[in-house]
This record gives sequence, structure tokens and C-alpha cells, in this order.
Amino acid sequence: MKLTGAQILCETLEHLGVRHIFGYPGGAILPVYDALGKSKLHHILVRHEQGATHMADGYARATGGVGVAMATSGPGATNMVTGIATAMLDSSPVVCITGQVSSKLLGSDAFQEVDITGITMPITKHNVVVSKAEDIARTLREAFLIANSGRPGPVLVDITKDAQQAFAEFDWDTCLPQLPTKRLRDNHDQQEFDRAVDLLNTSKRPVILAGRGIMLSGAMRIFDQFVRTSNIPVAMTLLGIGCFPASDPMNLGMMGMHGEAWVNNAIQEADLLIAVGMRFDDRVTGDLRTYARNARKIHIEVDRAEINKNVKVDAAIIGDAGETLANLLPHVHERDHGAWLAHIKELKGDSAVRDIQSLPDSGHLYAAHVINDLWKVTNGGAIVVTDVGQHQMWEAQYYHHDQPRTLITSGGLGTMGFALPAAIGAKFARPDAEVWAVVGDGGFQMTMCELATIVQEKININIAIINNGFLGMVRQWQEFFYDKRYVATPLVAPDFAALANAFGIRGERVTTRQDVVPAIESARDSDQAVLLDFRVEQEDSVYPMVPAGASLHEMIRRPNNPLVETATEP
Ligand SMILES: Cc1cc2nc3c(=O)[nH]c(=O)nc-3n(C[C@H](O)[C@H](O)[C@H](O)COP(=O)(O)OP(=O)(O)OC[C@H]3O[C@@H](n4cnc5c(N)ncnc54)[C@H](O)[C@@H]3O)c2cc1C
Ligand SMILES: Cc1ncc(C[n+]2csc(CCOP(=O)(O)OP(=O)(O)O)c2C)c(N)n1
Ligand SMILES: [Mg+2]
Repeated sequence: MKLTGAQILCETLEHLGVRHIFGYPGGAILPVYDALGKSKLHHILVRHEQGATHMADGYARATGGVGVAMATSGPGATNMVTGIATAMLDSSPVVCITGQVSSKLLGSDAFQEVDITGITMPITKHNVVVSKAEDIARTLREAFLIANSGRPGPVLVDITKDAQQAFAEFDWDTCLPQLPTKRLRDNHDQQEFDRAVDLLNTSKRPVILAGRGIMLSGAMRIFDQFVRTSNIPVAMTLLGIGCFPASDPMNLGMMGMHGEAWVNNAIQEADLLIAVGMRFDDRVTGDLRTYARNARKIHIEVDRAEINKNVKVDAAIIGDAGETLANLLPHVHERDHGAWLAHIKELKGDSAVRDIQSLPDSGHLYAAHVINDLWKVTNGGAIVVTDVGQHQMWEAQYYHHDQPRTLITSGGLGTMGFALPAAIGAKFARPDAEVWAVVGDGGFQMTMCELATIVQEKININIAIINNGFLGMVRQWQEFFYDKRYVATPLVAPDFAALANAFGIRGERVTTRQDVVPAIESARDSDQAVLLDFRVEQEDSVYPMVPAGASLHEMIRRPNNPLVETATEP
């Protein structure tokens, strides 16, 4: 069957199981848009191409499938850069399709020509220019395979306009990916494996460090069995949240810069760390010279490049988390770590742990209250998509996730502006799920144009703005480390409720604690998107905090009340 390159592109996407594309048109991609109109694909018109990439990313993170974003050449493509880097840093499988000027014009500084494969080389897992219609189908199949195999990541396919317009034969069965056959290298190093087993069966104070790789591997069930059998407590990275239920007594909570104090202290006292699908980010380790000095380390990781990158380990098992845990499990002895678990409980008792819900209403509205109420009202069952900043950390501390892929957040790049578009993407991926964007007053202003996308697509997500009148996380650093010189962090914002109304979305301002639950309930009852503007305490800070570069146990703790440091168990 002879089709244009643009038609081939649409046919291929349909064969690949794609249903949604987040994009924005322009001259160099117009032939594809013309073909899209006649296809079964649902194109979501975004308001900015950065939004398209975050939507595709949110879509991917909510399901594990590939998210697809599309843009024209030049400024359309460069607007995608932040979203691509966001996906790269968090290993998210996104395929970006960009139009490019015709192949004859390449290199001539033609109108809206940029070398987008050059620009995105360091922030894509793979990228490629396609200049022939007959290469489009195969290249796209390869892009999808690469994006979502091994360690996932973004792939960019840049297609010249003449390739979109030319005719070529399309036959799904023959346009097979032609990737170099995976080297059948036996990754199984028996010595490393035996050492890991030995360490597991002899340690006295072990802690598992659970990361996002567990969810990427779909290894939640085998991970659960591993925890039960080994009886080893679990600490989670920010991106690992959800891979093991927060309500499980073996779950200690989040580690790292804003992790729970007892988790960081337990890590510093451990004699064995078992890192599963996590990459020892500096937000997790603090000063590497003093990080878990007494602990031997096992690293279970799919990407060889991560081994001994930040933290030198004693046993590395390279491979998929699920497969590796399944191989290890028969060799792991059931152990009683009662004394160690009791000790961690003591560490926990020594922290300023109180139930924030039972604190008397002091007339102040704290972000922690809002997020904890959101958790209670939604029964912990919502997909929460956060932006970046203080509210992001409070979400991690006060919303307790029992299900995988229910916290969607930009960890590695820490991209402000992520939440609103990523929440839109998540809703398309999981239309039956309740989706909340939890976002700061700063980050919201970066991508709030996507409110129009919500209205145009008639989707029902809710938005909770944690409005503290500051670029809060930066203000916190200025408070702690720059003598409270608040340069460029006080933030004027529009009346967000009125702004929502202008877009055709119901908006409501909430200023007192007693109004929080009714506002959340009424937003949930609505079958349309609702925006809640929570006016919270302006100069509150996130505790504990490991200052950048300090040792993990050198945490700044919350001074006495008014608010406690973290929530107690659910
Ligand atoms: C303001 C701010 C504050 C932050 N504070 C904290 C904090 O206090 N604590 C914290 O933990 N984080 C914090 N972060 C996030 C931090 O920067 C990192 O993003 C996070 O720690 C990374 O978690 P991860 O290693 O689990 O996930 P990723 O970075 O996604 O790494 C996943 C790892 O799993 C591997 N993998 C992928 N697939 C598989 C598979 N199938 N099998 C095995 N392995 C696989 C990958 O190769 C990769 O090495 C903060 C971020 C921001 C923006
Ligand atoms: C695109 C981008 N620019 C700058 C930063 C640096 N930064 C990190 S947190 C933060 C403040 C966020 O403020 P807000 O969105 O109001 O959230 P809050 O911290 O107040 O909850 C800034 C500026 C960033 N992470 N991303
Ligand atoms: Mg703010």
C-alpha cells in the first residue's frame, strides 16, 4: 500500500497502540497534522510545547506505556527541550516527533530550522533525523522499542517535511526494527551474586533502599515477597514512593534531604544497604564521604553505568529488578531482625512525630494540613502530580501512597511547571482515576496556560495550589543559608480563582483550616475540573533538611511547634 510519509507515521503509531498525541502544529509538521485529521489518533492541542512533553511524560509515568509528544521545527522543537530533559533525568519513556525543514534545505539556516537532534543529543536516550518516507515506520518502531526497554528514556524523531510528503510503500510486517541485536552478554556474575546472598544472610542492621526502578520493572509483588522473607525494613527515594505501601509497618518512609530523620539515621547506622532500582542521587546520600560508613552495599540496577558511580558497592547485580529479586529470593534466609527493627522504632520515637490532625487550630493554614487532608479525603487513592518546591516535599511527607505510580513528580531535573501538564497527561492515561495536581504558586505560573487545554478537552482533574506568596523552597534556602535575604523570592500572583473562572474553570480560595475538607469534597463531587487556591502560611519551611553537601545525619530539625516535623503513620 502506497502512502505519504505523514500517513505512514499515523498508521505506524496506530499499530504501536498509540491513542493519544500531545502536540502543537506548525509549517514543518503540517503534512502530519493533515493525516492526523483522518486517523483514529486523538490529538490533544496543548498551549505550549513544553506542556506537550510533560503531558506525554505524565502519561508514561501513570501507566508505564510510552507517551507521545509532537511539535513543529525550530521554536516548537526547542520549546520541548525542558520536557525532554525532565523525562531523561527520571528515565521516562517518551517519544517526541518533530517536523524538520525539507532535506534539501538542511544546514541552510532555513526558516525555523534548528539542529534539534544536536541540541537534544545529551538529553535523549536516542535521537534521529528521518529524511525518507520509507524509513519512517521502521524508525518509529525502533524509537518505541528504545524508549521503553532496559532503562527507559526519551527518544526524539525529527522528520523532514519532504519525507512527510513523499509516497512510500507501507507494510507493517516488513518494516521491522533493525536494531543491533542485544548482546547476549551473561550479566549474571556468580561471584557478585554469591557475595550479595552472603551479605543478605549475615547482616544484622540491614536497610533496603527502594527506588523507581522497582516500578519501572513492575516488580512490586516480588519486592513485597523479598521484604517479607528477608524481614528487612524499606526506605524509599522520592521517586520510589508507591513501590511498597506506605501503610506497611516495614515501610520506614522517605530517605534523603527531606526524608524522615529516623530513616536517615537508620541508614547511617546500618551494616548493609540493599539498593534496588535507585541511583544514589546526591539528594539521597548527602556527603558521600560520610554516607553509611559502616554499611556494606548491594546494588541491584539495570544500567551498568550506575554501578559505583556515586557510591562504591560491595556487590553489584546488573539486571532487571524483578528478575534479580526472583533469582535472589530462594537463597534468602528468613531472618528475625527484631532488635534492629525495635531500635529503628526508638529512633522514630525520638523524632518530633505527632499527628498533625489533632493539633488545635491555631488560625494558621499550613500546607501540611492541606496535603494531609487531601490524603484523608481521597482515601489515599488519588494520583497526585506535584510540581517542584516545598509543596512537593510536603506531599511526599503527608500524602501516604499505597499504590505504585500514584505519585508523579519531577525528581532529577526538578522542573517547575511540570505538575499541571503532567496531571493532564496522567488523566488521559488513567481516565477513571482521580487526578490532583498539587502545585506551588510559582510553578503554576510557568505552565498555567494549559488550563485552556483542560477546558478544550473537557477533562476532570483537580488543582490544589499551595499558595505561600513565595518561591518557597528558594526562600527557605535564603532563610537558612543567606540570612533571610529574600531576593527575588516574594511572588506576586494573580487571583488564581478568578483566573480559573476566566478560563471557564470553577475556582475557589481557601484560607482557613475548617474550609479545607469541604473544599476538597466539593471539588471531588464536581464532574468538571476545579481549582482550589489554598492560602497557606507564607514562611513555613520543610523539615528535616540535610543542607546540601552535609552528612545525612546532620539534619536541620524543626524548631519547637507550631507545627510538628512530620506526620505519624497513616
Ligand atoms: C526539591 C527536591 C528535593 C528532593 N529531595 C529528595 C529527598 O529528600 N529524597 C529523595 O529520595 N529524593 C529527593 N529528590 C529527588 C532526587 O533528586 C532524585 O530524583 C531521586 O532521589 C531519584 O530516585 P531514584 O533513584 O529512585 O529514581 P531514578 O532517578 O528514576 O533512578 C531509577 C534507577 O533505577 C534504574 N532502573 C530502571 N529500570 C530498572 C529495572 N527494570 N530494574 C532495575 N533498575 C532499573 C535506573 O537505571 C536508575 O538508576 C528531590 C528532588 C527535588 C526536586
Ligand atoms: C524551571 C525551574 N526554575 C527554577 C527552579 C528553582 N526552584 C526550585 S523550587 C523553586 C520555588 C518554587 O516555588 P513555588 O512553585 O511557589 O513552590 P513552593 O516551593 O513555594 O512550594 C525554584 C524557583 C526550578 N526548580 N525549576
Ligand atoms: Mg510558593
